[in-house]
Amino acid sequence: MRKKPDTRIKPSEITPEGAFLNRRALLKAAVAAGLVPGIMSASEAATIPAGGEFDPKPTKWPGSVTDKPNSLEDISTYNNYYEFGAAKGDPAANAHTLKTKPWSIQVSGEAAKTGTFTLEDILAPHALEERVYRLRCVEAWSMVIPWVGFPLADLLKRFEPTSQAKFVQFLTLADRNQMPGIRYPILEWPYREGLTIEEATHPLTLVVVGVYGKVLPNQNGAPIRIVVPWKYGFKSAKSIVRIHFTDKRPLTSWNMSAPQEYGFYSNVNPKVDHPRWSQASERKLGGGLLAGRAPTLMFNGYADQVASLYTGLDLAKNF
Ligand SMILES: Nc1nc2c(c(=O)[nH]1)N[C@H]1C(S)=C(S)[C@@H](COP(=O)(O)O)O[C@H]1N2
Ligand SMILES: [Mo]
Repeated sequence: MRKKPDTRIKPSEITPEGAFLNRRALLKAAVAAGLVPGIMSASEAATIPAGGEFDPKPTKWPGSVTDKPNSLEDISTYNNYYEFGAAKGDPAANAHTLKTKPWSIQVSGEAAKTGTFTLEDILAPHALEERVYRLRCVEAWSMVIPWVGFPLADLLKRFEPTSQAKFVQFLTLADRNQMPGIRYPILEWPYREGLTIEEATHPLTLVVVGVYGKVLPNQNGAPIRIVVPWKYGFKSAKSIVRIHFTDKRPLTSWNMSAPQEYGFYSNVNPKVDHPRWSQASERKLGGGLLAGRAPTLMFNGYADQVASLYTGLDLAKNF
């Protein structure tokens, strides 16, 4: 049996318990912290609901893909979350030890407003949407997922990034006591990822807190993760604890472990193969975990929206 999760909390992580239940108190605190414009109405305040279901229901985003979403069962039992083990079923089996409350995010680097913010302060001013996106793993399988979240751009601008903020790095939780996979040096811990500021603030890039109208299962990156739909799945960091604005291209865990296989950009691209397998097609998971193969689309089908971010860039070199 595993050891009990570490229950020690840093003073910076302490949030009054009532804040989870009382949106007005939560908003007052967020306004005091200078994070919320005073005009916010309580109904717009996003919170992680104690009961697990978002209420009111997140509004449906009109730009969602029309493909049939995978079942919650598929989405929450076939995962990559190496902190909980390297096999696809490991995160579902092990992630119950992840302690998602209280949670806070450190904001650092090239921004006017840095410091440690509680998850409640992070979420308070945002209205949640449901967006159905394709997810394409670098391992050449894909799913369709109805995420609950809001644009990352709306969060980042609250920290007032400086003109030197050319990139954003995301660092995720790395706690041996909660995460059995951390003892294996498969990757550089904490798991870290990065985006250019243009990618991070693109309207498709999301902060995600739920799936299928419910709070994120731990194995999907609770309580808060990033989703970048035109990039291979590993760019979408789970359970983030730090956002760092920087003028230099940040280190990313997969690139550190195998730079010839995983580049910084990692845009879904059927024309650039992984050195060990083709990226021209993908295995669509679903119902029994095998719904057939499909050709992989440039930028995972989001080319119209994102191709302009890369004009003039040689995508074979900048893979
Ligand atoms: N912290 C962390 N984030 C992570 C990973 C991980 O191992 N650790 N795996 C990535 C990979 S490879 C993929 S495909 C997606 C999977 O997201 P899902 O399990 O919610 O479908 O999460 C990404 N984010
Ligand atoms: Mo992945």
